[in-house]
Amino acid sequence: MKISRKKFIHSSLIAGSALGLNACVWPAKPEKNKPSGSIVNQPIVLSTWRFGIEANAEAWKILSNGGSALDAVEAGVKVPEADPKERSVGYGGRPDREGIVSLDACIMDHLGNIGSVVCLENIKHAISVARAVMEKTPHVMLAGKGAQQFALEQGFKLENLLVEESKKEWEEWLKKNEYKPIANIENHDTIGMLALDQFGNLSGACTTSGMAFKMRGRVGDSPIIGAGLYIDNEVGGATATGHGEEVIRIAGSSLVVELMRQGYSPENACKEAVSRVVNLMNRRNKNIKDIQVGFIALNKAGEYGSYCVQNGFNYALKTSKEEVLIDAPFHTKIS
Ligand code: SD4
Repeated sequence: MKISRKKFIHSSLIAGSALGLNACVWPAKPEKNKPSGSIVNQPIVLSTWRFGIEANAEAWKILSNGGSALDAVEAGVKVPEADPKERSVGYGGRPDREGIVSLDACIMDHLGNIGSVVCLENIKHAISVARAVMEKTPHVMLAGKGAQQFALEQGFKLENLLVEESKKEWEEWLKKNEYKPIANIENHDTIGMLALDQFGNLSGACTTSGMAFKMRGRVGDSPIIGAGLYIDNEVGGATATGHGEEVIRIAGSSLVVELMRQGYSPENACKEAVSRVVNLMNRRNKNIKDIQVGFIALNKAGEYGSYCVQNGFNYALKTSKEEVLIDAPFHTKIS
């Protein structure tokens, strides 16, 4: 049986991940003018962190039934949004320093349609509100009270998003009142999801409650098109997780897509974006040990990759053959 290069690479990556190796082994040097590869009529979905496994499974129900990448990413990220045990997305998310859960989300489709909400309160499915902004308004971003008012007009229901556990953590945090985000999954992990459907179309979604105990009104990268998420259907898509301030500083996801346009493999594009994060940290005399930023990327040919600042970030991948969690390669090992 003839195995296509792409299938071979994917199988190797997955085998590598099963062996505990960093899964992505794209060439170290950027491949400028690399052929874009064949359009694979095989759906694929990838998303950030461990909870991406369940989210991908939901997205897969749509992708495997011939549905669109847009429907898939929305349905997928709604899974952690609805789960009170996931403490950094949607219902159950950790609050800001005033004790209020506020959500950021955005969505982008293959035509360049975009929608986003920032500082949305008391509405669980921020991603669906972002999609409604995209489809039902002349705008691309709604914030705070206006976003909530729009959501209510669209039939979304007000809910208390602060679960008892998050409330207790916040009360504990208030005792010291010290703002120090922890680098990996302890107090923030956004879900960013990228999907390619059977029509060869890409879409992405990104949703979060942001940094735990953030200042009221703080907005991270996740709802900002070009920072937390970017899709160009001619090239590929990228999404980010981690310290939003650092992702915004380099217009991260847009940068990853532009690098792929220049011929970088998905992993090398993520790697270059990470090195820009690190460079800017160095220039400002900041310690990269204090931050985490991770990117995942998917190109039009169905090739994927990831890179992060420090060890600890992983992402979930689902295809017709595989369902795996992959450790992202990293810039610096921090124990
Ligand atoms: C933010 N990027 O609000 C989000 C948080 C996150 O892993 O992704 N944490 O800055």
